[in-house]
Amino acid sequence: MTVAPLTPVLTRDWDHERSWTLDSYGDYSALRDALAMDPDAVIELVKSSGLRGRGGAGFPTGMKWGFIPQGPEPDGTVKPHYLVVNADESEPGTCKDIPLMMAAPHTLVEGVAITCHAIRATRAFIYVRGEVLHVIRRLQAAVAEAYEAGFLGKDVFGSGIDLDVVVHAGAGAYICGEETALLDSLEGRRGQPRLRPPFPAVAGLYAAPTVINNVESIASVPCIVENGADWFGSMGTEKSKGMTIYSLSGHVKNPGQYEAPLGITLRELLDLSGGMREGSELKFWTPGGSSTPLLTAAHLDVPLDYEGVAGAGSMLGTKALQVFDQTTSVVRCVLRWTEFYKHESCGKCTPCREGTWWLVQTLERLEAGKGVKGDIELLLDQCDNILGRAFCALGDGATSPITSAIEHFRDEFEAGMHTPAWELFPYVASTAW
Ligand code: L3W
Repeated sequence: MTVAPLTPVLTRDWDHERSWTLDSYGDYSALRDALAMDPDAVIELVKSSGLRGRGGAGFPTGMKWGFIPQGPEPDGTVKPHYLVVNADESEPGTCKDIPLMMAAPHTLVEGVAITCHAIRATRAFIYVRGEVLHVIRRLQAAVAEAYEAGFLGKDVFGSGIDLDVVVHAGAGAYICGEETALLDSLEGRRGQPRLRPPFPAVAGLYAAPTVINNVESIASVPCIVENGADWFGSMGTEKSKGMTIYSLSGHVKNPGQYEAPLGITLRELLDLSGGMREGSELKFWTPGGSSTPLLTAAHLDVPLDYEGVAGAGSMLGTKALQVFDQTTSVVRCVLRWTEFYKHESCGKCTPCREGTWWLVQTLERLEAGKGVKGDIELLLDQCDNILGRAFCALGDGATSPITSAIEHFRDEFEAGMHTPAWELFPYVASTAW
């Protein structure tokens, strides 16, 4: 079978010795080239490359940068601009940004510096999930090396431009990956989402115009400056351009990060990575973490790009492909994710705070084989009362695995009226849990 090739760009040097050091990385030549360009020209370059946000929503990156208002406010004041990198990777199954920051932190730091120039910001914050102390230390070391080499700080490359980068550790809350909750947390408050609009591009950090982008999005910028928009656009599909990192996990032979053009299929990725484990048959999978509706073996040939996955009724999300085989109880799996959402709900809005609690109660009954008539309808009704009614995407995300699991595996939920999941799936009960 012919399969699309892997395209290592961001991951190219990950197995080089001490790949995280400046000696191994290089001389920030993309930053030097970008600083010689007009900031608007850098924004145009990224716009024409077609780069879209790699954190889940797929929003066009160059367009987001273009939202930053230029010039003074109507009252004559000039506000600073900020860049904030969302490095709070916490979505279940999502594990691409942490390896990127560990193996190639300078790709991110150089991307940060180029983006600051483009949006006319002189200060950037990298907001890192609090639990990953090793990543925080590695980033701090990379930033220190970049200052030492003159790639950050005053008058970078003699351009007259000053750039400061702060690595900020969060405290380990999933909600702080939501961009406005992240801003509240960065400002020193409890992280809870803000009402949008205004979007951060207009009123973000300290109420100033702010660009917030995912780690992988910003790390993709240096290679676009280096190789051009056409090179980037030559990979991927018409509307989903470039290469990206897919994180393969679960019942596969070789879990890990696979960088490939957008539009590759799960079938191709499995072929490239060694396939399912011995004896495993694909039962269901997530295209982009637990907040994206489940897909099944019938979707193996869906192009893994924003449009293709949407066409199959799901979302590309973070491209975290969690693969489950026939030994997995879908009811138990969905219950585990829902417990996560219940625990991580910030409590600001009632549909999410109360709704996720009720979802867990209902799913626990079904997992234990103690479901009662009407429980499936009850679950769907609970989801309906959260979807579109919660303050941020956390609530909507909590409903996706449940509604899609009922759509594809209703019989397993019906079995939950009389048989515990651990009897239907004894292998999992005796090993994984
Ligand atoms: C200015 C406008 N800016 C939109 C900006 C907005 C944001 C970006 C995308 O959620 C999804 C979520 C998770 N003027 C604008 C504008 N923007 N209109 O564009 O906005 P949006 O609302 O489409 O998405 P979002 O709120 O950023 C992200 C899903 O990603 N997800 C992610 C999970 C978790 C992680 C992680 O752990 N790292 O990524 C997985 O599927 O469910 O749907 O910047 O400001 N008119």
